[in-house]
Amino acid sequence: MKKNIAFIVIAFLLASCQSNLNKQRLPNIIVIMADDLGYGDVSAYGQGTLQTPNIDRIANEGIRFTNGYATSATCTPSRYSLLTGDYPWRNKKAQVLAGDAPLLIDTSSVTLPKMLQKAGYATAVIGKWHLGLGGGNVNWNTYIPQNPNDVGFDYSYIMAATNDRVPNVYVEDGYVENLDLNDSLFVNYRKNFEGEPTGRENPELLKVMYSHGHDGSINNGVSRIGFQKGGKSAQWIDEDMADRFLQHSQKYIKEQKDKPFFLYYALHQPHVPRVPHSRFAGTTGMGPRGDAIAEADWCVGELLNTLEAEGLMENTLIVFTSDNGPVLDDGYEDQSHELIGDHRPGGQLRGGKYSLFEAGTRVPFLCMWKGQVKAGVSEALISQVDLFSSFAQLTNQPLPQNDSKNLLNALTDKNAEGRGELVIEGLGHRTAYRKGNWVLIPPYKGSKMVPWGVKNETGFDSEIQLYNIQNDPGQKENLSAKEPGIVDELLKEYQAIVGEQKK
Ligand code: NG6
Ligand code: CA
Repeated sequence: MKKNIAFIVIAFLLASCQSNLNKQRLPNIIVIMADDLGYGDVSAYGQGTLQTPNIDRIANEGIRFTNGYATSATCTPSRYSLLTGDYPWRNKKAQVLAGDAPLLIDTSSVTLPKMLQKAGYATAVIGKWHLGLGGGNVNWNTYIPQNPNDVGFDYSYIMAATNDRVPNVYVEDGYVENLDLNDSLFVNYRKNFEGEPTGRENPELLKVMYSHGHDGSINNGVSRIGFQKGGKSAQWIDEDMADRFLQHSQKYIKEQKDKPFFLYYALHQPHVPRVPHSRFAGTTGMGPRGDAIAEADWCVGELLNTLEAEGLMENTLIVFTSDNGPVLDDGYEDQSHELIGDHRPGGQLRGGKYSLFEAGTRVPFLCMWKGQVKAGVSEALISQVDLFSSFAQLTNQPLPQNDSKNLLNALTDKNAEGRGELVIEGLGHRTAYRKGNWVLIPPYKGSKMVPWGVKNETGFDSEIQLYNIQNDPGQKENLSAKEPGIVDELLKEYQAIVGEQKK
């Protein structure tokens, strides 16, 4: 009897040791999300001429996905999917948001970071947010309720929207950083504040000239979308932004000793305005867009160095990706077209940011986990929406009931299968369907080019489009007339997922 009890006690102790071990073994997770970085912008993809040696390190030591997608060809909807596990077109409001838009994610919903909190993780977002703040009519001079901390982040250090939208301030845990309360900050997206200079009226104050839009309030010699007044001590300096986000990320990593952590490191490059630090300006010969990518690449390298110095490399899974495809002139005269040379930001893919063609959503997608993930190239079909379920599997949490698929196997094994089909989104919640190597784009009314002056194709056509992207990665030949059976089959499946399609 005594022997039995001793045995049970030992077994119990062993079991609890084991579960502690399991807990200890949960890896840190870092998602590095670039902003408007194209499939061909990462040199590991071998499609362009720009060099990104540090991002390449993730590719070369981990898995490089050749069929990795953002859910949408613009930022807000993509990021919404990453954090909610839902396709963005399910939520009408998931469209590019103004800088004073209310929080898009329902605070009662289960999100990726909330799920990881349940699994015992410390969670942080550092960088670009663009998912709204507050409940409408934000008062920027006091605590802003409904911020990232309400949807699962223990710590947040963000810009509210984009670097081309007001307010041009950092928000830390719901408070505008460095705000002088004697100089209150006001934001308006409809009209200017009396006496405040704008890009349109005061171009002599600009160091970067706008090309379309972006003629509102001026900060740091750059005019933006929207109007702001006051809060001068809190206004950012674009040249310092990369260092800010990097230093906060490094500090965060160093401070996490007790728990595994999830860091969503949301780089602001190479989104416009492209104003890199002087250390990078002029280094690529490709103008500010190339230099901003060089700066982002350096940041990634520094982050990896920090993980190494802290001895965390073996215990950290890193995903590197981009929120949507590339664009050259996105509203500022920064010589992006003139200096592009032979570089192809979207590689051989057609379209770019805003596009239903492949370069809109097919993005660099890399996963590295030293000692756990064998290096290689994977053709598995995978979307950022799948990170939610995959990380749930990784951290022993129940799989969510949403659009996310558990692709942990694909993330960690270059030979594992990905998802069978995927819905991708272009402008205005218009969607297309990929299954295997087929891409079906339903007929859509609307301009073939992005209507406000960006030189990217929308992918819209009054004819239905069908492409075989294995044989025809540049989507040059519409096979819909030749393959009516495939069109019918794909259309049925697509409609079963998205319901009544948009026109
Ligand atoms: C567009 C802006 C563009 C960019 C984009 C959002 C104009 C003319 N263009 O409306 O510059 O800010 O919105 O980019 O205003 S995203 O990457 O955040 O989706
Ligand atoms: Ca973007």
